[in-house]
Amino acid sequence: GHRGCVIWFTGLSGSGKSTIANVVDHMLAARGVKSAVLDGDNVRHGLNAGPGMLRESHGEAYAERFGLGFSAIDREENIRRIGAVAQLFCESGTIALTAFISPYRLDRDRVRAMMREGDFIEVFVDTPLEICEQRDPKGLYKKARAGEIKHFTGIDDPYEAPETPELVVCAGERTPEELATEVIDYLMKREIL
Ligand code: GGZ
Repeated sequence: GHRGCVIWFTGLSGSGKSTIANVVDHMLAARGVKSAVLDGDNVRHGLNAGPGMLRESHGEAYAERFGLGFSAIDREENIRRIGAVAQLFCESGTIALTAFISPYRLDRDRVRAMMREGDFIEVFVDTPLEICEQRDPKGLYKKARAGEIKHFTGIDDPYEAPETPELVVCAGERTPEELATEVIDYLMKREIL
């Protein structure tokens, strides 16, 4: 048997959070464990659709009022909402895997404080900025360097690394499968699996 929990991946854009979360999700499914991935593709573009995303269908005012962007306060609200959703998954007995930059220590600690002791597992995906920038899968670092995107995490916006995460994975050096296995091993050690 197993219980629900939240595995909270944090790290820079391009660090590998979503990739690792999705591999862990598949490994859990193979063991018959219920899990769910929350990431930018379903939350930023869904629940918290950012300014612009609903502009065409709903108009400017709607996007401005309800969409979340990347200011400190918008990131805080993004993380708060994701934390609340992850907690619901956790309480339903599902392992929630969240993959957001979540750059502010205080915002992550607030989510931790909402949860039952031991249910929040913070995983720092510690990939050096240089490697994230080399990967640059969406060309966003290039745009940030050119000043076309402002407040980009790691370039002209802060990233506060966790001080005492449950787990640190060094995604510059290993394959997503190896890193996902480290997460699974941790869950077994903690007797969550
Ligand atoms: C950081 C940004 C920004 C800025 C757009 N700063 O590589 P991606 O594209 O898919 O991951 C990044 C994603 C970050 O959204 P999060 O919800 O994870 O951020 S936070 O936890 O801080 O709320 C990147 C894209 O959105 N993106 N503008 N200015 N990342």
